Amino acid sequence: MSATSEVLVDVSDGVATVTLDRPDSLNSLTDTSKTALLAAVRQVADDASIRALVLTGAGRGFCVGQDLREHAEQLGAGSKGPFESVSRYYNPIATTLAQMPKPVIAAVNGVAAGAGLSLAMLADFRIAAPTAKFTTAFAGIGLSCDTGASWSLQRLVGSARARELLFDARTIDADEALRIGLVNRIEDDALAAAQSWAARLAAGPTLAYAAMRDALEFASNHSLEESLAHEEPLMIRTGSSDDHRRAVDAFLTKQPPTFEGR
Ligand code: T3D
Repeated sequence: MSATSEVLVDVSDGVATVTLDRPDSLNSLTDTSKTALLAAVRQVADDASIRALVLTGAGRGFCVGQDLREHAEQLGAGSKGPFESVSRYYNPIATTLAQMPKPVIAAVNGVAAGAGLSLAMLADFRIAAPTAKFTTAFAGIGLSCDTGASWSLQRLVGSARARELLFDARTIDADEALRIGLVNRIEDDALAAAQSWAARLAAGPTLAYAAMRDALEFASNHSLEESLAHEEPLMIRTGSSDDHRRAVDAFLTKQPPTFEGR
């Protein structure tokens, strides 16, 4: 797997760990790191031997979103960079993560802010360190929101809380994040817990997981009748898989199932 000095990629037992690696600025995102992150998540999505992804940050931060030093330099120079950043980097990173055909877990080892929080919210699951903190941050610098925060935040915490967290941009701690449903669990070693969960999922029916995510997202804004119609082809697709056939045989012969993602 490719890795750059700003984004590390490690693959072990079918689990890719992608680490944002600019710890001095809490893993803020520069053009270089956004380019590397986009390449890394695309590679993980396309590599069938990788069956789960863990996203984390080096040092005491997870990711604080846009690097505001580079941003200020670009604004000062009259560059188009800040205005093209959403379409060039943030949107393709968001869609690749949200449509990843395998489970994604964010190990939120420290502060997550702005687009960094948005990245964590696009994962299927979030495990927070006890010291992690969370802020949408956008309002603090007079921006709206990006990287799917408008879509993901209200799905996780509900419309009223999403609006409050966006407008107020206050920082919440891991306990509050757990209480409002922003994270799934708090673990002393968030990365180890995420990798262990990801390894379990990587050995599971990844085709079915991707179809479940698709079905849940569709059903969140469609009627029961529309959702039933959407479930049907997904059931046909997963029901036609080798994974399904072998798992049924395993059940009937009282063996543990094995899944290969096809
Ligand atoms: O181009 C476009 O399209 C725009 C796209 C925007 C997407 C976005 O993500 S907008 C949101 C950008 N992020 C922020 O506004 C967050 C700014 N950071 C903070 O508010 C605070 O740092 C935190 C609440 C996140 C953490 O506070 P704390 O007290 O734990 O840490 P700190 O001391 O503030 O930060 C530690 C260092 O990281 C510090 O550097 P220094 O002074 O020790 O050299 C700080 O400047 C640096 N840092 C933190 N956030 C950023 C950053 N450096 C560059 N960019 C940052 N976003």
